[in-house]
Amino acid sequence: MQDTITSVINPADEKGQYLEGEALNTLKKYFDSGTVRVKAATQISSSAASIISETVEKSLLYGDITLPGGNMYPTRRYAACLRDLTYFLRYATYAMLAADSSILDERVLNGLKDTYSSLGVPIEPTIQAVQAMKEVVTQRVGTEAGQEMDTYLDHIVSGLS
Ligand code: CYC
Repeated sequence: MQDTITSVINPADEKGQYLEGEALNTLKKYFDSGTVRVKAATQISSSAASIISETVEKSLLYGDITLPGGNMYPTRRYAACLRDLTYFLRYATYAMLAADSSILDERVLNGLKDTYSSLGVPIEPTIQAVQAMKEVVTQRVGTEAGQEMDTYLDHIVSGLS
């Protein structure tokens, strides 16, 4: 996993140079937004269960997907879907804190599309659920932190597309 600090310091170290200009600016922006990021992570972790249930209600609950023949039926698959959404939320929150998406590539997206395809987990409804999660999260954390979370939830969408 990388974060903004290592992604700025590592290349400078390779060249044996101090940080300057653009690199210091990137770090300054990251530190300036630190309080917003930590506050959002606190809000998300304290309401994660309700974020997930509202997300499912908005995107998946009232379609055929939860009925016999749908991929969220029976309860075992329904539970697997909720669990996957909690993974997405938790890892997007880590990425938002680090301001770096590499943790999503390494721990969530690596091989996920193939796994979904071999199990018949439909991609389109999964993406709709992540889109709904963006709205629900923004309602909880506000516009500024919501935009940050959008970046990483969008990264999940791109990784599944
Ligand atoms: C299954 N989701 C799986 C599986 C994996 C993941 C590996 C197969 C093994 C299992 O059932 O546990 C995903 N595992 C992960 C991820 C990580 C991991 C992301 C990283 C931390 O370790 N079905 C739908 C919905 C969608 C859904 C649209 C929810 C958004 O229709 C999800 N995922 C879903 C379902 C299964 C699944 C239903 C079970 C499929 C089956 O066994 O038939």
